[in-house]
Amino acid sequence: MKVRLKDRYDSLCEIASARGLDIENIKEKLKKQVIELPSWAVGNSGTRYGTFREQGAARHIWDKIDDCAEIQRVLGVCPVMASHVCWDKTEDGRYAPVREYAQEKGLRIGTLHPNTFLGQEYRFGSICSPQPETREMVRKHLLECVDIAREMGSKCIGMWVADGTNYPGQDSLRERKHRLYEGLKVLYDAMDDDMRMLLEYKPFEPFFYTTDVCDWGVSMLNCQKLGPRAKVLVDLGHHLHGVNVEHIVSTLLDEGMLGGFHFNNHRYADDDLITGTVQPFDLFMIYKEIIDAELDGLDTDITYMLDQSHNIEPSIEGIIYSVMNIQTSLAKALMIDRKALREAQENYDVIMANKILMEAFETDVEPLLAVVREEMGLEDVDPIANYRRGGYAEKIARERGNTGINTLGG
Ligand code: PSV
Ligand code: MN
Repeated sequence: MKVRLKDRYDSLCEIASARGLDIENIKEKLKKQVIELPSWAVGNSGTRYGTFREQGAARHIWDKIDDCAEIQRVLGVCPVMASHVCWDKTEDGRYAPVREYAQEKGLRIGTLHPNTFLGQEYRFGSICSPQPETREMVRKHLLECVDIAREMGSKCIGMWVADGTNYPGQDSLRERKHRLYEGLKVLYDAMDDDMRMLLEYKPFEPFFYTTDVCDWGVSMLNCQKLGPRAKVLVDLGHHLHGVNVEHIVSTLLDEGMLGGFHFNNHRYADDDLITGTVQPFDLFMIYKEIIDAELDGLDTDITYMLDQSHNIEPSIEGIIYSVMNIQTSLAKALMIDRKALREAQENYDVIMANKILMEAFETDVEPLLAVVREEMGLEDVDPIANYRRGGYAEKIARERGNTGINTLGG
């Protein structure tokens, strides 16, 4: 470790002890957090206006596993790859080999995402569609997804219902609500006892008048009706601008209904930009709520995932950087002097309460993360430098050229 970093780590330890915090405990928490990597983020992707192809982009699920293994090599907290069924199809329709290949590379398969939005059949939606034949087709797909999850060794299904209407009067809204629940129930009932479902919400797109799962309330309502293995998934990009996401997170935590995250940044109103680049404070506050809930003994069995696609930056670096930003937010949230904060709140001391939070947010945690990475046995405390030095980008560019598959976008 460089001397400068070491000095900074020593002063961070002093700050921690002045705040009554146990630095070893903080390090343990940073080592333990697992972030699932989205298989779809290492393929080519874009916006509805087009795709900038990337040299070395993944061509198939096997390349994606290789790329995630490389990301895990430099980060150490990402031993899981989340998968999107329609973009991760195998040549022969067998998925046990995916599980085996991932294992060989030190990974396992995490949340499996059914695809009920890419196809001509979905013109009026999927499980909420007024067309019975579409609903039947989706039901079959969901059952198939449970089989694929079993084969891949995944214990979690991530549902995004991309359904809605574009025009007032187009369909009966209450009937759609019923179809939604019936469709989700087919999936829920088919899952094994040790599997769980995460239900994502999104205020608009691809439909713009109504969206069947438009917010956390609709998601939570359905999950509560389904049963204890269904929980809400919060995708950071799926909120209207100005919405206080940490407030939603705290409500879901308090109700025992928060199941997972799709991390990204919300400028795009979707999932395409690097986590923590625009609103690091929001991310910090989300982690504050999670840590508070954990300290209060609430259920914090949360699946953390990235849901991004990288359009102008190199994908693998964009992913590595996102995970680093997430770790920074968690580290800062762990540095809050909670005792002092509680006292300030009890004294109605608004200024001091806010100041305590800001002091934690402004804490220099880079040396802490460096020590954590060193203790985890990573080759370099700077994951981006480690990746760049390793020559993986050049290797895949040489081997794959720009023949990578398209996922999102045209
Ligand atoms: C939809 O915008 C979404 O956030 C869902 O999670 C999808 O599964 C994913 O993006 C597709 O990239
Ligand atoms: Mn998402």
